[in-house]
This record gives sequence, structure tokens and C-alpha cells, in this order.
Amino acid sequence: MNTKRWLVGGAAGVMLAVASAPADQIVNGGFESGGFNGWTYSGNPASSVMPGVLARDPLHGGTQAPLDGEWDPAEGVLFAALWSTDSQGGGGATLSTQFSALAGQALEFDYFFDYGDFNPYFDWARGDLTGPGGLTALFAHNTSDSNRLADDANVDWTHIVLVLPADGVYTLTFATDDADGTFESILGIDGVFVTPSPAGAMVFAAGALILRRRR
Ligand SMILES: [Ca+2]
Ligand SMILES: [Ca+2]
Ligand SMILES: [Ca+2]
Repeated sequence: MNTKRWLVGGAAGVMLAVASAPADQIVNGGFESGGFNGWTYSGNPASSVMPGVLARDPLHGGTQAPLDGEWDPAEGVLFAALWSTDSQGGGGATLSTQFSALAGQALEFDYFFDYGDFNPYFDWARGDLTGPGGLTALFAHNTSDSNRLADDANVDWTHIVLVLPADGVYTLTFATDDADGTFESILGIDGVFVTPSPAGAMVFAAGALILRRRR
């Protein structure tokens, strides 16, 4: 497994005390229940919790992740597949949950984005966290000129770790939408957990420590 990591963001490096490990604070974060319980879902009825789905690579499948042509779970046996298409029943998809956490704990999850559209159409996907410190963008694709994907491109399962900056209530939202009314895209989500701060991780005063790992 490739374990490349990137450090994104962060202000002055101030070490904070790491909170003690809590019980799991996100209900059904791995979607192993087989449904969206613990989450609020709205949008396309094609979205579901599933064991796998064929990649949307009608033209460019050979060189894009997943190399076997099917998205499999990043954690356990099921993951959330959020669909963005009119051809499957209409519109985009939004999945959100709320949780409480302590400063120094980490939000972790995996996502993929299978862009099934092409330029200049731009089905988009994003993950955002709002909390005591405001809004943190966790990932974004096709939301601006700086994060445009190539036609039909796939962003492989990517692991995100965000060390939370403050005690409080957080709202985590994943969303995707369809730009053109056809050529569906899929946003995959799995393994959403609040964990003790990563061993040895330096907690930044601004709370903007994000580690990413391509699987
Ligand atoms: Ca899972
Ligand atoms: Ca694709
Ligand atoms: Ca589309």
C-alpha cells in the first residue's frame, strides 16, 4: 500500500495536550449497518450503501483508479456511494452528521470521487467541516479553476486526518452535484471516525493539520 502523506495547512506549531481516547463519537461511520442511519441524507435516490460499484470510466477506464474497474470499501464490507446524476432519478446528494469532540482528537475518513462527466461540464464533490472555529474545507473537486479534474478522471480512495482545534460540536457534510443533467459521478465515503490524535502528531494552534494518504 502506498503511504504517501502530505501536510496541508497549519499555522505556528504549538503542541497541545492530547485528549484521552473517547468511545466512537460518530454513529455508523463505516456504513456497516447497511444504511444511512446516524446520518442525514438528501438528494438523489440512486445513492446507497453498498459493497461495490463499477467505475464510471466509459472512455478512459484503463489508466484510472480503481485498476480492477470496481470501487470496493476502504473499511469493512460496505461504503456510502453518493450519486450525482439526473439519469438515475435526479439531482445531487448531500450526506451530513453531527458529533461532539475534544480539542486534539482527530476526524478521519476515506473518500473517492469518480468524475463521470467531462469539461466544460463540472459535476463537483466536496467535504466540509463546520465547528467552533468555523469552516474547514476537507476536499473539493471541480469547485474552482484550481481543482478541475480531467474528463472522467477518478480520485482514488484518499485518507484524510484532521486534528480538531477545539472542544465543541461539529457538523460534517459531504456533497456532490450534477452539472449537466447526465453523465453521472460518484462520491464514495467510508471509515468516518473520531480517534485519539495520531501518535506523535503535532497539533497546530489553528487546528489545520490535515494528513492525506493515497491508498
Ligand atoms: Ca465500511
Ligand atoms: Ca470517472
Ligand atoms: Ca454530469
